Amino acid sequence: MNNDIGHFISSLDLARHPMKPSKQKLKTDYFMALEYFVRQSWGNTDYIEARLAQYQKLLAGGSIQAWLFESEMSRAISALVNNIWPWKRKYSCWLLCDIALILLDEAEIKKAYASLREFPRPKETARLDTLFTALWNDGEIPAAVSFAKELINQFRANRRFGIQTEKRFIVTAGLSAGKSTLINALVGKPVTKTSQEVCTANLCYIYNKPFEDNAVHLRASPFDLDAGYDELVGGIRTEVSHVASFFRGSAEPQNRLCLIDTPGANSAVNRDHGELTREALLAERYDKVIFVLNANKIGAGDEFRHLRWVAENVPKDKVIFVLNKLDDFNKSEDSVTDSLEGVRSDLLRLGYENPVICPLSAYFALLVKMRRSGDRLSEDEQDACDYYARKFRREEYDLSDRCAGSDASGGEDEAALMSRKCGLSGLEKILFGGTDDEKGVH
Ligand SMILES: Nc1nc2c(ncn2[C@@H]2O[C@H](COP(=O)(O)OP(=O)(O)OP(=O)(O)O)[C@@H](O)[C@H]2O)c(=O)[nH]1
Ligand SMILES: [Mg+2]
Repeated sequence: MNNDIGHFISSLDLARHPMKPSKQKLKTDYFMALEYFVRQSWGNTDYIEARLAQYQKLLAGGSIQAWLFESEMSRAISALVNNIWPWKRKYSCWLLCDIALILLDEAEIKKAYASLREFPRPKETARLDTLFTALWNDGEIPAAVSFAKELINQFRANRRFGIQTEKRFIVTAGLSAGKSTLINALVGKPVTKTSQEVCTANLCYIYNKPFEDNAVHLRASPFDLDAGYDELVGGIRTEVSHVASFFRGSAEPQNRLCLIDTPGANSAVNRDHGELTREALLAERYDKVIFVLNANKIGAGDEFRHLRWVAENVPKDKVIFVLNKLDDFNKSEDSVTDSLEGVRSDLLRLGYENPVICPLSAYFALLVKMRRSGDRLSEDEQDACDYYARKFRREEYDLSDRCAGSDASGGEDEAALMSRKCGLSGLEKILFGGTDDEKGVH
C-alpha cells in the first residue's frame, strides 16, 4: 500500500491512553522518548509532525519541550524504561505500541524497535519481543503484555485495514442533485460542502478509516489530522482535496472505501467543472460509478446530456443509479413508483439492459445517522428529521422494499428502521455489501 495513504487513513484513539493519569514529569519524559524514536523514521514528515502534535497535546499539554542532546536523551530514556519498580516496566511496551501506531510501516517500526530495544535490561527485552510479535498477528494477546491490549488492538485494526483492497466509487450527476449530500450520508457526518449553489469545485477523495476515533483528516494545505466542521464544509475548495473519516454505521467489519466527489457536470457558470468530472470518469480508477438523479427534475436537459455522455463513455455494468430527493415528493402530485418506472425506461433507451436504481432521500439519511450517533442536530434539522420520520413510515413513501439490498433484519431499532425506509441501508448493501451480483430495482 502507498505509505502516505496508509498513514492518512489510519485511526488513533488517545482518549483512554494508559499514560494519561500519570504525573506530568513522567508524561513529558514519555513524550520526549516517543518523539526521539519516531523522528528517526524517514516517513512523511507532515503526517509525523501532526501525529506527534496529538501526543504532545495529550502528554505534555501541548507545551514545546527543549530538544535534548543525544547523551541527555539516552539518559532520560534509560530512566524511563529501566525503572526498578515492576509496575513501571510497562512504559517500554506502551512506547513500542505508540511508535507502531504512528509509523504503521513495518520496516520503519522494525528500525525504531531495534533502537528502543537497546535500552531496557535483558529480562525486559523478552517482554518487548513478545509484544512486538503480538502486533503482527491476530491471535490472543499474551498475558505478559495484556496491559497494552487496547493499544495493540488499535494497531492490529489499522494493520488489517491497511492491507485490504480499496473499493472505489465515483459519484457524478448533473447539477445539485445531491452528490455531496449522498457522500455525507454514507459517511454519516458532514465532511463535504452541500448547497443550493454550485459548491463542489474540484475532486474530493473521501476515505474510510478502520474505527471511530472522532477525528476527520484533511489533506489539503495544511495537513490536518483533526479537521473541524468549518474547514471541511466552510468554503469552496478549488484544489483537489482528500478527507478521511470513519464511515458510520456501514457493514462490519469495516472495508477500505474511497468515494470520489465530483463537481456538477453541467454548470453553465463553470464549464471547466464538467470537464474535470468527465476527465475523472475517463481516467480514474474505480469499481462503480454512482449516478445521482434528481427526482424533482427528472429528465432536465442538463442532467440528460450528462446521462447520455456517461452511457457512451462508461461501461454500462459499472453504473449504479440513485434517484434522490424522494422526501420532497407529494402524494397528490407525485408517485415514487411512476418515477422509478420513468427513469427505468429512459435508461433502457440509453442501452442499460438491467439498470440498478436505488431510490433515496440522502438528506434524511444523513440526519438519521447523525441522530443515531448522538450528534446535536439544529432545531431545523430536528424538525426535518421528525417530519421525514412520519412521512417515510407511510406505505406510499417507504423506499425499503423498492431496492433488493434492503431486507429487514431482526431486532431493528428506530434508526435502523428509518435508515431502511429512506433507502440508505439498501444502497449501502448494494455498494459495500461485497458481492458482484448486486441487484437493485430492475
Ligand atoms: N429535500 C432534499 N434535499 C436534498 C437532498 N439531497 C440534497 N439535497 C439538497 O440539494 C442541494 C444540493 O445538494 P448537494 O449535495 O450540494 O448537491 P451536489 O450534487 O453535490 O451539488 P454540486 O456539487 O454543486 O453540483 C442542497 O441544498 C441539499 O441540501 C435530499 O435527499 N432531499
Ligand atoms: Mg457537491
